[in-house]
Amino acid sequence: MTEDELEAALERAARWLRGCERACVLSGAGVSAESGVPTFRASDGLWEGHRIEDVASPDGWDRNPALVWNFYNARRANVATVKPNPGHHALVAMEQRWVDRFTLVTQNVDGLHLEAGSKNVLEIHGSLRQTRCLTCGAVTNRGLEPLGDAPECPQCNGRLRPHIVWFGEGLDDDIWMAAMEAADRCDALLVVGTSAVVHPAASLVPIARRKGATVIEVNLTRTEASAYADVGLYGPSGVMLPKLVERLA
Ligand code: BV8
Ligand code: ZN
Repeated sequence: MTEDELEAALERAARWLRGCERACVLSGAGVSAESGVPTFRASDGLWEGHRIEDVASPDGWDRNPALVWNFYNARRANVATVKPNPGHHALVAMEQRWVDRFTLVTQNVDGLHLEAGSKNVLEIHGSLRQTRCLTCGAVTNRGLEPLGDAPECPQCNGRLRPHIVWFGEGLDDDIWMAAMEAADRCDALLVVGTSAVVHPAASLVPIARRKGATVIEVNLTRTEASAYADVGLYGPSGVMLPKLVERLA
């Protein structure tokens, strides 16, 4: 995008947002990239040297739970060293403008939106900071401390798994219903830092579009969501989002 094209796109996006009653954001790994969290797709399906089906699927867990825990402990250790970036903070500022008419739906499991201060966040793929007990079902926030390769439940000593939605697993019904409702009711949807390949998360874009919402995409490149976008802000979200929020004042 040339400077002029970017200015024009920012102004159009800001004009739409200024007039919108209810805003929704769908964020993906790209919003955390500038914090130093590796994105999912950039690794060409290899994540920290592992095949996705070996470390982020129920079959992988059944085959080798210790490998899965080592993978998630490595990602917890990475996230423990990073901080939210200006893109996360810009989304906090946006929420302060719309307050309870703002929903942030994130595919990310790094918890950086919450750490930045976003309040109404739906972590539809779970969280690196949480474990779930296979015996008593307790979901516990364990922060980012290392948990070893066979951690036990503090309540019942049962086996713990990461509280993460793996490929082939359904999303939490209540969280997914809330995400669909937010996309259905919003009159502006900001799609930030996602390749929009993973379902059902990506279906929030056509859901919002079908109800007439304005769709604004923030990404380095065009994606599966671009066809639905009224305007695209192509550049790093840590730069684009603050520029957009500046224009909302
Ligand atoms: C389900 C937790 C059934 C794990 C994750 C074929 C077609 C369609 C669907 C399928 C299919 N085959 C299989 C499926 C279903 C599958 C799916 O969608 N697969 C995809 C890969 C094709 N979906 C599932 O399995 C879902 N479950 O369907 O179950 C079911 C239903 C009911 C009941 C029972 C069973 C579960 C999906 C959830 C999987 N879990 N995360 C973990 O993180 O450890 S998804 C994983 O991908 C991450 O959460 C990640 O966030 C997410 C999506 O990726 P993105 O966030 O978009 O990240 P990506 O790297 O792809 O893109 C980054 C983007 O950022 C890029 O566009 C890049 O340009 C941009 N970017 C980079 N830097 C910046 C930037 N943008 C701005 N600024 C920057 N600086
Ligand atoms: Zn338990």
